[in-house]
Amino acid sequence: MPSKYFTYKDIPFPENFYSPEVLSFVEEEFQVQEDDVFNVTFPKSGTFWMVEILSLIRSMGDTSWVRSFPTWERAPWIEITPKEKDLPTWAQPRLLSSHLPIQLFPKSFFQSRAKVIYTTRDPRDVCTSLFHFSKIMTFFKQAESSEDFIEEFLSGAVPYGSWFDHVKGWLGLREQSNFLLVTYEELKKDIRGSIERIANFLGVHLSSAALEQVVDNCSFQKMKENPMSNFSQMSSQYVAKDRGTFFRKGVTGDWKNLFTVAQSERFGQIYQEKMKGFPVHLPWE
Ligand code: PPS
Repeated sequence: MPSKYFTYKDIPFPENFYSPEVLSFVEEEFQVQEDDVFNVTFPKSGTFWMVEILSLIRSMGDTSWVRSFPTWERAPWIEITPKEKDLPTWAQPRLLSSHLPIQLFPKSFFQSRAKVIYTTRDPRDVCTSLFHFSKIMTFFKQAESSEDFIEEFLSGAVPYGSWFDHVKGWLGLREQSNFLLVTYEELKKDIRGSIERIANFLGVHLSSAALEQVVDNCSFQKMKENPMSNFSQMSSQYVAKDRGTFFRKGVTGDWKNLFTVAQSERFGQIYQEKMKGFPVHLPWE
């Protein structure tokens, strides 16, 4: 069955996985709690890596939690959980994940002191990762070619819309004390320092032994081998496991293997136009 997208307030969503009713519920009625911790990203920016880091910080490096519960139970997705009451209640404070752009986020968040960790990544790598991911997820539209997919990405015709609007929208909160910006590139370059920064933001002190445990167990290899983190538990209704893997490469700069010189130039030109005047310097710029 070919996948179709519907739009909710101009943002595309795959109809086999999302519904306007749940999106509306999340925006209008979801009750954010003061101590909630949100893991927010545009897709393919390092969401599940951050879930692993946050899970391991919470358990002070102990691996029993990350080895017993799948990622989507440890930090459930607010926009695909039909009702807030269905969220697991055993994890307090709640760890919650979302790819929503800021304008669709629960209204109650903006009156709260709940924390947001926003992870972003070089959009060329996001586009590349999403292109490969779209081939394995059954609810994605299949692009005819990488060329078509890059154009869809640039115009925001992919699930969750425009990367540019997403990043600019969320980074509008960058001066707030309940907001932390993390980049995939920084995680790759200095995982230990990044974990310390995240733990500090959460008000958690990790002993050096606990810190080493977190560093060790959130590695690409460890996550790939952990059945609770590697998506092997996900239903074949959603993922065509014979067409690829969620743990694809886990590197920076893989866009160079997908983009032609002309595509790279066009991407750069649109990037300049869309991000013109944006006051935040990002590591890939
Ligand atoms: S999703 O489906 O949108 O939530 O995907 P997301 O988790 O945001 O991003 C998936 C990409 O993150 C890579 N990944 C990692 N890289 C380095 N280290 C670790 N531990 C790690 N875990 C996940 C994953 O491989 C995807 O990137 P690509 O470039 O496709 O390999």
